[in-house]
Order: sequence, then C-alpha cells, then structure tokens
Amino acid sequence: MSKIDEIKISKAIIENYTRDLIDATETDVAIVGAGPAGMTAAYYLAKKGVKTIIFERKLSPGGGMWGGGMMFSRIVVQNEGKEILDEFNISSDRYEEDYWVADAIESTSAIVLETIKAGTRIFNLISAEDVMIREDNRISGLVLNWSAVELANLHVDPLAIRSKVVIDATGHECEICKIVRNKIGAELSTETGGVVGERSMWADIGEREILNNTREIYPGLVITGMAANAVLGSPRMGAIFGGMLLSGKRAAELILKEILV
Ligand code: 48H
Repeated sequence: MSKIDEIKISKAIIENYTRDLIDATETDVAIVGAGPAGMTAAYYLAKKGVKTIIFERKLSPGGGMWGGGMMFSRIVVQNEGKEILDEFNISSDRYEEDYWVADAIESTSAIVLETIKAGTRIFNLISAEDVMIREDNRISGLVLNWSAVELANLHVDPLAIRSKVVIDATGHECEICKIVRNKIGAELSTETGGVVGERSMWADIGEREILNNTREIYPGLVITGMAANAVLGSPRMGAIFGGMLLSGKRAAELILKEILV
C-alpha cells in the first residue's frame, strides 16, 4: 500500500467539496429538503438535464421515509405510484388490489442513490434560513447556513445561492412558504393568501388533493409533497407515500413545461 498522508486527504476533501459548493451558487432549481418529494422532483429534473441542487438540514437525506409507519419500516404506495417505485428499482409486494408494500430502508436508499446518479447534487447539513428576492419580488435564490450553526444558535452570517426556481419540499413545516409569507409579506396563491395549515388525517382526500396542490405558489417558488398539503389546507395521509412521489414528479413536470421554458 502506498504511504498515506493525512494532509493530502484533507486537501482532497476540502478542494473537491469547495469546487462543488461554488458550482452550486448558480443553479436552475434549488430544492429545500431531501424528503421523498424533493428528491423525486430532483430526479426527474436532473434526468432532463436541468441543473438541480438539494439542500438538506439533516445528516441523512430521506426525510420521513426512513421511519415507515410508526417505525414499522415499511411504506405503502397505491397503484398510481407503483410506476415510480419501478422507476427507482424498488421491489414491492402487492397488498390486496390497490396497494404495494415496500421496505422503507430500500426505498429511501434507492431514491437517494438514483437522484444523485441522475445528476442532482445533495448538500446535507445545510439549512435554508431565508430566500433572496429582487425588484420584481420573484424568489431568486436561497440564503444558507450550516445546520450546526442553526443548532448551536450561533450568530454567524449566511451565504447565498442564485436559482431560477426554488422548491419548498420541507414537509409538514413548509418553512420556505412561511418565510416568504412572513418576511416578504407576500400573498401566496392560497384562499387566505397565507399558509392555510395542514388538516387532520384523511388519507384518501390528502392523496387526492396533493397533485393539484403541487404548484407555483408564488413567482419562482413551487411547493411539493407534504408542504403542498400544509400550505393549501389539505389533510395529512399517514404512511402512504404514493402522493409524495407523484407530487415530486408533478413539480418537475410543471417546472419543465411552464417555468423554465
Ligand atoms: C434544509 C430542510 C429545511 C430547511 C426542512 O418531511 P419530508 O419527508 O417531506 P416530504 O414532503 O418529501 O414527505 C413527507 C413525508 O415524509 C411525511 O412526513 C408524510 C407522508 N406524512 C404524513 C403524515 O400524516 O404525517 O422531508 C422534508 C425534508 C427533511 O429531511 C427536513 O430535514 C428538510 O426537508 N428540511 N432542509 N433547510 N429550512 N426544512
């Protein structure tokens, strides 16, 4: 074995990561949140050659998918979502007529891997703490900081990246929409102009409404996944994930057909 040099290892990591972080400062689509919806959106965008970056607060991408239903590490997808399981090469067992059951760990790992292989770069341990706006009030990028800074409550100023489109894929908290509403005072395209708030569980309605809720909620800002239902006042749905996958795909299609044209 050749002689190992700790300094070379350190330089390799710093140089390679810094190169990619600099490259991420100008992108077509910046996604906040590497849950199933954000990653599926990224996968379909990257496959079409759109430069797509995800920023994820936590150490592991995957969001709420790792835990399955109440820590039983299985997820359920309805027939409509099965084609996306297949697209990610996730094995699944049919359950009665309408459902497919998949291992949560296999599902999450497969989506992470395929999303990266499609060309998306995922930056973990980075949180979006604000958005960037310009004269037209269009969202034009994200304001980012290390999650460790946020967790330690340190007063450290952030850095910013520019993007043509931002996707709020932050799940139940819909953090980016709340920032846009509270800090810009912007009218979101909801019935109240604000974040309506998620409703209690009704899986059938929640899954039915999520596709229509996946939309450009403010110029330059698209919502997907649980964030879409939370912003528009639709119910939660528990451990069924077809809606998350289909919503991510819908967000990508919308951006490709209507926003980045
Ligand atoms: C960086 C951030 C920030 C930030 C949050 O919660 P997620 O898995 O979201 P979805 O919409 O892809 O999937 C929702 C699903 O997991 C779920 O919760 C369901 C189906 N619930 C139903 C029910 O009844 O409860 O992922 C969101 C990701 C997470 O990894 C967060 O860490 C991350 O976004 N995130 N990353 N900057 N400001 N806010």
